[in-house]
Amino acid sequence: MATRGQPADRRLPPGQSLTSAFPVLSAGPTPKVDTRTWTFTIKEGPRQIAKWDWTEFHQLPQREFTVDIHCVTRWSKLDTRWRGVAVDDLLVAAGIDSPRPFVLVHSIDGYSTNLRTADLAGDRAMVALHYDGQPIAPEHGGPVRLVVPHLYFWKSAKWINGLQFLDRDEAGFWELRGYHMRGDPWQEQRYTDD
Ligand SMILES: Nc1nc2c(c(=O)[nH]1)N[C@H]1C(S)=C(S)[C@@H](COP(=O)(O)O)O[C@H]1N2
Ligand SMILES: [Mo]
Repeated sequence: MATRGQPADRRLPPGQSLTSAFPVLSAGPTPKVDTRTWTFTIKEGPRQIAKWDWTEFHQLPQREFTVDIHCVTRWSKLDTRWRGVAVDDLLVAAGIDSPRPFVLVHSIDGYSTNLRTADLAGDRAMVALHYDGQPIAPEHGGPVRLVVPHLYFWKSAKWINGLQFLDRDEAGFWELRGYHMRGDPWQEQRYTDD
């Protein structure tokens, strides 16, 4: 596992190149998100377990992490700084102590992506509100996006409004279109059969 302080080339997964820019990759236009009506919902299957509005969501504990991100289009960016609510803390707040093993993340633009619950645990994923000390820019998923830095960046859904915990792994937007169900950049899990 690559960490901060290591030489940049050792932090670069196979087939990736470094960028200092922050490219925008969206399947469609940037949606307008109104924080006055925004809510964030946690479901187990079809059942709603918890729901927060914008004010309530900001009362949850926040953490910060500085992480490397890797896009399947072959760019990587080192030391990106995010602040938000760790998925671990969301589960505690929702009173879920043994979550179902898979998650489908839902976004306001209709995008979705699937993850293993284990990939969101252990302080490795957050529902981010800030990037580099500022509210996240709309094109980068503001006001609220998922950040799961150890998987390809398509798993870091922008404009999210809910997590749905499931018993089975259900493909999301890109996973239905030929991308890998897990997407580990260190194993080059780009396409379905990688
Ligand atoms: N809701 C939503 N989230 C999304 C996308 C999208 O189209 N819609 N694109 C994904 C892809 S393919 C990538 S690489 C990253 C890009 O994030 P960025 O635009 O902040 O670089 O967002 C991911 N999250
Ligand atoms: Mo991507």
